[in-house]
Parts: sequence; C-alpha cells; structure tokens
Amino acid sequence: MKMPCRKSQEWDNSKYSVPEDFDKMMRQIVLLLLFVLCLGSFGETKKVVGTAGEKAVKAYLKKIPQQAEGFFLKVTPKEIIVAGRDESGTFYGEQALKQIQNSKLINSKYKEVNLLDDGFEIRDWPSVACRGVIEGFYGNPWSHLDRLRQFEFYGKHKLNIYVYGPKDDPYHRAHWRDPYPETEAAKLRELVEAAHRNRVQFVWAIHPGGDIKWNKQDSLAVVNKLNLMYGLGVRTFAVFFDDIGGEGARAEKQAGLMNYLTDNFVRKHKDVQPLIICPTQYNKNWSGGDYLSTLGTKMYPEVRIMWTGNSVVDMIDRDDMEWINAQIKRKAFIWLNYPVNDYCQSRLLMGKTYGNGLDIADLVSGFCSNPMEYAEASKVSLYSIADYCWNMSAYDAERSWEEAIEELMPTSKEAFRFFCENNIDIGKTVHGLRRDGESPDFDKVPNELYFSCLVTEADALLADSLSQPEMLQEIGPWVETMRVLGQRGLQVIAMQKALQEKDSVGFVAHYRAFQKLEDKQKGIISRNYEGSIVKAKPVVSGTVVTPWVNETALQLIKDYKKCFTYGLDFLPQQAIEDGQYYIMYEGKFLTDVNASPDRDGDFPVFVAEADTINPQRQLWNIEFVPETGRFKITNAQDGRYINELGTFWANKNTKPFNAEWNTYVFTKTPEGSYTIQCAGRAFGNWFVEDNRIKNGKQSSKFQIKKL
Ligand code: LOG
Repeated sequence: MKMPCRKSQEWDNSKYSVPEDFDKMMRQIVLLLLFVLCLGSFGETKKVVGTAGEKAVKAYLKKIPQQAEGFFLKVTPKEIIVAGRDESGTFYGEQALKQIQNSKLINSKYKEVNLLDDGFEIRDWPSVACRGVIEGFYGNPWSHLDRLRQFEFYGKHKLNIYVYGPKDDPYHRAHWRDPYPETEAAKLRELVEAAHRNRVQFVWAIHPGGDIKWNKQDSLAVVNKLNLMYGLGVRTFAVFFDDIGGEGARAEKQAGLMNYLTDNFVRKHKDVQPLIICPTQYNKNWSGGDYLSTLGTKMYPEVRIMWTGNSVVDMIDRDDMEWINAQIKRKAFIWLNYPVNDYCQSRLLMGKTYGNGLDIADLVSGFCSNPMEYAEASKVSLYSIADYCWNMSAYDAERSWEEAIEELMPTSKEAFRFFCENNIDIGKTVHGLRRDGESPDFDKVPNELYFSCLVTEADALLADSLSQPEMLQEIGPWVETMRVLGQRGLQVIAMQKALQEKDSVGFVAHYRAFQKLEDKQKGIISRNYEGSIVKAKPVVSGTVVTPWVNETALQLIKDYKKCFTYGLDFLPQQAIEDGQYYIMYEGKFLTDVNASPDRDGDFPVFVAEADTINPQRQLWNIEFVPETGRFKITNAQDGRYINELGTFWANKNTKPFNAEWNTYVFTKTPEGSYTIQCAGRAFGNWFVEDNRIKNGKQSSKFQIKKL
C-alpha cells in the first residue's frame, strides 16, 4: 500500500533509480550486467576461483593486484574468474561478485573497472589495511547474536578487524585481572572463530588503567589474562588507557608495559600480531605535556596507537593526521567516535557518515568506528565506513547511505529511509559534533502532511517488523516515538486551527489529547529490562520536529490565555508571568553587584539594602523559554544571564546562552514562596550559602516580587 505522503505530488522523494553520477559507460555496464547475470545459474558458465600461487588462476596472475587483499574478477557469459592476491583477496572477490549479482550494479566502489565486449573485469584492493569496528562504548554491550550478525556483515562488506572493548564488560575493565567464567569463555571462543571465518581479525582489549599497580605482579596479571584469551583463539590484543586519571595515566609506565608485553607475550608466539594501545591522551584537545612524545619515543615502533581526532568525537582530515603522526612517530590508528551514541542516548544516529578527509588513507595504520550499542541500527553507518575504507578517494557519503538503507530494509526501504532522515542529529552535547540534514523535508511540505507521514511511515515499519526482526526490535522504541510525535504534531495543528476559529472548547480538547500523547511518549523506554545498563528515552528529530512541536504548543497556550478563560485549569500554568522581579532570600535582594555586560565569572549576591543608585542591579528579567518550557533569568542592568553554577558568563563567544543548561524551573510552595531548580544539573536546586547561589540536593525558598 502506498503511503499518503508518497502519493503527494508535492513530495516525491523516492530516489531509488540508478544513482545520478552514473555516466554513460556505467549505464552500459549495468545493462550488460543484467544480460550476463540473467543468463542465470551459471549452468554453462565456467567458474574459476583461486588465490595467487594456485594453478587454477595462473593465467590471470598478471591481472591480480599486488596489494594485500586485492582481487581480480572477470565476468563474461562464458566464464567467471575470481582470483585473489591472498586468501582474503579471493574471499573479497567472491563477496564483490555476490553483491554485483544481487544489486545488478557496478559502481565506483571498485578501483578499476574494465568493460569488455561481452562482460567486464574488476581489479580491486583496499585503501586502508585495517578497517573495521571497535566495540568500545559505555552501556549495554552487544549480545552474542549481535556480534555473530556483525561478523557476517563485516565479511560481506570487506571490513577486516573487530576490536572487543565494551566498557561495561567487567572482564575487560573493572575486573580485568579475572578470567572469564566458563560460559562466557565458551561464547568468546565461538565469536573468535566466527570472526576469523569471515576474514575478520578479532582483537581482544584489556582496560587495566583504572587500578593497575606498576609492578611485576600486575605486569604478569596482564600477561596471564592475554594468555587465557590466546587460549580462546585470540591472536591480536589491545590495551586501553582511555578515560582514566592518576597513576595509571603515566606515559612512561604505559610505554614500559607495552614493551614488556611485546617482549614477554607477543614475541613469544609466532602467530600474534603487534599490540594496539588506546592512550590516555587520545585526542588533541586532551593532549599536553610530553605524554604523546613519550609514547612516540619510548614505545616499540610496531605498537599501534589509537586516536580519536582533535576532540573525543570528531571527523578527521589530513592536517589532523599529520599533526598526530609527528607526535607519535608512527601512523595513528583511528578510533572514530561515530555513530556511537553513549553520550547522547536518546538519539539514534542514522544519518550519512560524512566529514572525514578522502585523502588520509596513506596516513593511518587502521580505521575503526565505535558504533552504537544498537548493533543493527549501527549498520547504516558501518556500511559507509566499509565503503570509505575500501575505496577512500571515491567515497560518496550520500550514495553509500542510500545503498545501506536499501540493503538493510529491502522490504520497507522508503519507510526506513524516512525513519533515518528523522534520526540524524546528536543535539547539543559537551562533545560538540552535530550532524546536518535532519528532517530535510519538514519545511518543504505542509506540516500536517509531514506529521501524517511520521505516523504512517512508523506504521509501515511496525507492520513489516517480521522481515527484519533484529533491526525492528532495536529501533522499535524510536519508531513508536516517531508515531507519537506525528500524532502530537497533528494535535498542535488542530490547536492552531481552533485558536484561529476562536473555538476555545476545541482548543482545550486538542490540548488535552496532546497531553495524553505526551504522557504516552514519556512511557516509551528503550532497553527497559532488569539489569539494563542504559535505559534510553527515545527522541526523534530532536533538532527539528520535536522542538517545533513543543515550542509551538507552548506558544499557542500563551496566545490562548491572552484571549480566553475557558478551561484554564486544564492548561499548564506558567509559574510566573514574564516580567521584571526582585529575587529575595530572607529579606535580602539578589544583586548584580559588579554589573557590567563584559565581565565574566563573577556572581550575584544577596544584599540587605535596596540599591537606590542602580536599582536595576536588583531587578531580574524572568522570561519563559518555549524551547525548554523553563525560565531564563537575566539581570536588568547588564543583561547577563545566570548560569548553571549560579554565576555569570558574559562572554557571548565562548559561553553563549544555552537554553538546555541556563533555564530554570520555578516551583511555587503552598505559602507562596518559590524554589528554583537548574534543569541542566543533576542536583540543581538553588540554595543560599555565604549570601550566594549554590546548587545541591536541598532547596532554599525565595520570594519573587514584582517591581
Ligand atoms: C571513550 C569511549 C566512548 C566515547 C564516546 C574513547 C577513546 N573512549 O570520552 O568509550 O564510547 O568517548 O562517548 C570516550 O573514545 N570517552
């Protein structure tokens, strides 16, 4: 069944034809391919598969790329040749063949395509030698099944490394010295085998820095644990020192341990790869002193060093790589903190993977993406990470994203695409990274149409949940949220109409329906099971549609109250009407004693006397902010806002007003005074100490008096 939004002539969004950048030659290839592959079951087609050095492919030796993991693929009606430089190359040649058969497409993913009279040849090899995924997030670690499904996906998309380092696996970090219990160990053994079967190097990481003692005993404890993991089949190892402080963070000690492990463990085994370290200073913002150069000079050059970029969550370009490589005297191994969402748990990051330089392949020793704890949903981005690492200079974020959507949800691709479009941005976080292009059609089509689409496309996905059960189970709470968001939006539109028509009864009725939906949305919780480490409250289109719906509803209520009195009991009460007020504590006035618009970091104090010279220093603009539904407090004399620390930040460049952090909840007490809470802090109740505002669990009571 067609969804109404797709029927709309104004809004035809289906772009699933041949990608636009296909030139004429490529179109020909596509046609040819169809012809070749339509010959069907290869009944009369000879198929030869082999690896350089084997007799079967001797005739093609010159065509096989020299690069590790490269392959030569030839398809004509008579023969199909798959010839790899090494076993991985042959494996990848077969994967490429399967993909071409499935998609009936060749595109610039492949490095060299050669059109023949009756078929085609491909020569292909990876841009980045080590490409893959690092399970390195906080939160619920992936399940066994998640991981098995990941490895299949990696094999298919030519990713060749997986680093195991979930922060909340106790045997990785908190209890790194302890061996895995028998059942866990058996699962890991199975995982290692599954990874290797898919040509994925399984790297097991240990995170000892929180409590390691720099002594022989703990060095041996690490060796002991690595030996146990070796026994489970692991052949590559990493040691993480991220997010720690104190003794564990000392560069010369870390370097010493890595060298010790190299001598006493790695070199003792013929089949163990050089180590990987995640340093404590793993991004430029956090670097300083001689930490990085100590690692660079003291640690064996074969030890690979991970790096997240200029900040924790960052995209990486050539200048960034040159800087870090010079510090550490080797090529950094990129730990890309995307699409990880452990620091913005309410959002799913389903947008395009863009922003990394297309010219850094020769400057990295590896490239891994840290994904979301939602393994299936992460595949949208991982698909692109694979494309990027395989043929970097030809990487096309847009096309790769479209392909990923089609592959991951073939039976509901348009609904899934719409879902992804509405789950793109990260929102404001300490890490700063934002993602463009969320809900791109929201301001292009009538709001009402958009809201119905949120509902119908959510329904379409839910109705198709059996075809991709693993994906739907993960994104389900967000799909539900998308549905409720659409319904809320429709109620807001109805409120708008009612207000225009001066229909106060209708307005209040729609507001009450809106409120019910809001309660319903609050009840949607992801991973809400016993023992779950992160229970997320999903937000959909948190940058575009959700704020529009919330702000418009609040604004409408404000407007309604100006004209009508009917039903006020049902509408949310604004604790304080916008205006100028004294904020008083035990008879004292909150005063901006240094009033000066450019001053930074000072704080208002409670003063006993009324200021007769500059009375505005004791007056505060209290103003409702629809974006958060809370209040902004600024001084009437100099316009500075009170921040979450109870102090002033005047510098508009470095500390611009941030509604999320710098708006307050006023709660009226029965006797008519108020308590004030900063919603941006965990214990953000205002209390007074030394005549100034402090934040904590306890609250003081304030008098808010009109001028
Ligand atoms: C952690 C990582 C986490 C990520 C994003 C590194 C090297 N370490 O700030 O486990 O998933 O940021 O929140 C990190 O990135 N610390």
